[in-house]
Formats: sequence, C-alpha cells, structure tokens
Amino acid sequence: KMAMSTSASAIPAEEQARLVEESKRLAAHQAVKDHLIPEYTRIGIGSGSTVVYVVEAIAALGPGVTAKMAFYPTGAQSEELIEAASLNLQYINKLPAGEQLDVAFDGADEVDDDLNLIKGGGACLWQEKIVAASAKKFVCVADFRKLSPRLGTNWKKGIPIEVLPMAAPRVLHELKQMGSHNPRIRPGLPGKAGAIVTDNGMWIIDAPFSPLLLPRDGESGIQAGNGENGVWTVDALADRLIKIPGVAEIGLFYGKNGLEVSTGAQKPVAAYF
Ligand code: ABF
Repeated sequence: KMAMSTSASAIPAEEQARLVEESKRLAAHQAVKDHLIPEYTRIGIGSGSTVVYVVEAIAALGPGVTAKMAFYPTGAQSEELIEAASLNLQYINKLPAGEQLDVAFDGADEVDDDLNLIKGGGACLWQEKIVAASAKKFVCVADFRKLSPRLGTNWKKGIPIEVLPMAAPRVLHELKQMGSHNPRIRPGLPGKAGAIVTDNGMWIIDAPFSPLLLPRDGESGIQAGNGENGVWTVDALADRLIKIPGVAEIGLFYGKNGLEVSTGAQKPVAAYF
C-alpha cells in the first residue's frame, strides 16, 4: 500500500528501486507472519526476486521453528535459495499420493482485481503451477507494481507459455489467429544464443493479448470475452491456450486446476501490496 499513491515519474530511479525492494521485503515478511504457522510441515517455495525475502523471513524464524519443516522448490533457483538458507529441501514427487503442502509462497508478474495472476516472467511457470496446485493455500507475494485491474494492462510482455520446442512455430501461428499481438519465442539470457530453455527442457513463448476481462465485464453485454476480435476473459483464454497441442503449461494462474487463487468461495489467498 505504501507507494500506490506515489507517481513513478516524480521520483528518481534509485529511490523508486529502493521503494520496490522495500515493498517486496515488507510484503514477504508480512505474508510469512500471517501464513506460516509453526505446526506446518510442508512448505512450497516459488521463484523470483520477491521470494528471496520470503525465504529470508522464514530463515529468521530460526531452526527451532523450521527444523521440522520441509521446503519444496519450483525450480533450480528456488532449490538454491532453500539450500543457501540451510532449510530442509524436499521434492514434490516425494509428496505421498493424496497429500498436500500446507502452504506455498510465490511471486507474480501481474495480479488483477480478482487475484488472477500472470506468472512465468522468470520461466519457471510449469513447476510453479504444480507446487501451487499441490498446496492447501497459495500465497502470492507481490510489490505494488504488480497490481492492475485487468491482466495485460501493466505486464505488456505477454502471457508466458511453456512449449515443446518442436511445436513452437505452429503454436505461434495459432496464437496469432487467436488475436495475440506479436507473440515471440523468448530469447536466451544475455550472452546465450537461441531460445531460453526452461528447467524442463522447454521453450517459452510470450503472447501479448488485449487486457483480459473478468466475468462481470461481460455482464454488461458490451463484450463477450470469448475471443471475438481478440478479446478474452481470463478463463476463456486459459481454457483455449492449454488445449493447443505442444503447450505444456501457461502462465495464467486462476481459480481452476485446484488453485485457490481467484474463486470467491475459497479465497484464503493473499496478494500483498
Ligand atoms: C515467479 O517470479 C514468476 O512466476 C514470476 O514471473 C516472477 C516474479 O518475480 P519477481 O518477484 O522477481 O518480480 O514468481
């Protein structure tokens, strides 16, 4: 909340960067305070720079609290974070069938009015979704820049889509037919030629769409959000994208797939700002 009223252009870049880091840290420490109770034994740890502060806050609880807990990563970066903090590392494939994580903490690239998320700016979305879906409670930790009324308003890079490399050309073609503006294969990190390769050996396509509608936007009857003219609701677009052959996972996290992100009835989710 601290910086929502601050005009980004009015403050120097360095001060802005400091505010962002401070906001991430505050959000993370508050999220851990509110959602990590000492009785928990299985905790999901997501990816990105905000989650670094989540791990910092957890480590600060000390071994008296954390020794009985196991931490489940969403990829290589997350694994390193857990190990560097001397927390117990465990893997999601070792979770006994039918059991769940008590809670999972993760960041996001954009969060809308209904707490739907765009994730995958860090290319870890597939494992992130598996960990989120395995948790009883999913806590999104995000700084003030991430909140926007409709997905795609602030995050202009597009929806990250994890694809099988051999399918990338036809997935790109299909995305264009669905109204995505200039979908692109994400390039490798600086100094690395070719496409970025995920922890799962896949590529990422970033697919920009017009801001994604919420169900209530359609109630006015002005826009249906069923893809006509490239205008989609979050749910309709997610349902369509996941059916494209060659798409492994999509960076839209919403009230399906067992995620407790956006559905009204089960909304223990916290997006902190
Ligand atoms: C992960 O890290 C991703 O899903 C998301 O793309 C990114 C957010 O990173 P940061 O916290 O650095 O903004 O949560």
